[in-house]
Amino acid sequence: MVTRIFLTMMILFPLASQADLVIANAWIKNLPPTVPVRAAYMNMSNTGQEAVCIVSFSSEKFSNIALHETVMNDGMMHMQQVTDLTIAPNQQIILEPGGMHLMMRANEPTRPGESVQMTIKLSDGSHQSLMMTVKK
Ligand SMILES: [Cu+2]
Repeated sequence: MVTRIFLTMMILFPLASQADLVIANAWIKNLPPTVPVRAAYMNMSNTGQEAVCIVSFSSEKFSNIALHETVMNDGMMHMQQVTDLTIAPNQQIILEPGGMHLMMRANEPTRPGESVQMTIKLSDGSHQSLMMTVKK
């Protein structure tokens, strides 16, 4: 009986595709409660043999989560949304201050030291959960 339940779980929640996307060093830059948005940074690696495509990011604490890149236009820094988030096999994408980042609307204030859960939805229908630390 236990074996049957386990096998059913394996079919409903395939593990292979989730393991291919490895997230490290995920953190959120804290800002005062008066600021409505936060930026999040992390390293995303595809350790698998096939491309991984991220469909969306979600979190109870944040809404309107979008991936932004920072570009220079006529000597001015601009942010623009990245809509295609496909990570090739063996490719690493680094989100860091001054570069790519997640832009998120804060549903409630953040505080340094706090851990926030985020869910990543992939194009194969699987979900991956990660924890982000709020830093000063
Ligand atoms: Cu931004």
